Amino acid sequence: MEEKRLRIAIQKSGRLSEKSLEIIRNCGIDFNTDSRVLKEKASNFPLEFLFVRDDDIPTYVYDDVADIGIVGRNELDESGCELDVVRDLGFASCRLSIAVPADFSYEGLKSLEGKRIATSYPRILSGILDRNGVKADLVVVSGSVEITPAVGIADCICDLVSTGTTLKMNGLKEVDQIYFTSAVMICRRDFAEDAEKKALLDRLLLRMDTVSNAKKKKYVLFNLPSDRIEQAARIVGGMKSPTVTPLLDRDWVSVQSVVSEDRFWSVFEDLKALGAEGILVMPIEKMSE
Ligand code: PRT
Ligand code: ZN
Repeated sequence: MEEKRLRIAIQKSGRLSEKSLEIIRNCGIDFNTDSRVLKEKASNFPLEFLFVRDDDIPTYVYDDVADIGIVGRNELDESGCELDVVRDLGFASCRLSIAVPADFSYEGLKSLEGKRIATSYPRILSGILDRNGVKADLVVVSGSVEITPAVGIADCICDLVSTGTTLKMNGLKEVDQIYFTSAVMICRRDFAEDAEKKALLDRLLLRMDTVSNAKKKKYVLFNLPSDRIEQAARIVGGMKSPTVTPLLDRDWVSVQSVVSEDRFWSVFEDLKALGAEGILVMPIEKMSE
């Protein structure tokens, strides 16, 4: 019998493609990316890729064409498919915003009452308008949303924004950020019923988590007068207590520890103030807690 494979749907070509593949590659999974044929198998992990348009990913997962997928949360929510988010991957983050021409006076969602709003995200937008008791006329377009006010088919727009350059170039002003999104990994709600597939996903997630944990930490190595170890241990914290190695000069020790990226500079400054010398900081490639 053929070995079971986990089928992952990935955007064929677009903002999510490269980073999605990089996450898989960083898990030590090898595959051929030259051809980008519709289907591709990894050579050293039971994983099969399905390269498709991002809009289709939630449906493919829902319909069991793929087991898991990587897609923007916006596409998941817009699809209306009831699926589980297994990981928020944090990349391709952007927001869905209301943007208006210069002569539109905006004072909150209420200002949209009775207006024509062009968007590619009618489900998400109408959900938000409904919850705020606003009735507007949605003009659904699949692309170039930002030109619709200038051509007279909408009064304002609701579109994805990251830097805001596109809006500015089209003479529009971002007035309200109403929804935030980033890339997520999704699976079917009943996915765990297939124990073999579930075990494959767990293996993949363990590798992904090991890599992403490592990215958030730094390996720190420094020399310290031996009578200050206790204070240093308090400063660095770490997975357990720091590793302390005696040096030839008995008055000094070498200390090794793992420090979170977000605390790194304050730890560094406190260690310097404590008298640490020769502080070495190294990236960590993989880490399991
Ligand atoms: O062909 P396919 O259907 O697969 O791709 P697509 O064209 O529908 O999607 P793609 O590749 O453009 O985007 C995929 C996902 O990336 C989106 O669903 C979002 O989750 C996410 N993302 C992140 C963005 C942006 N940032 C973004 N800036 N999607 C679109 N944009 C648009 C924005 O609307 C504007 O028109 O990019 C333009 C530039 O943005 P500014 O604000 O930087 O000027
Ligand atoms: Zn798309």
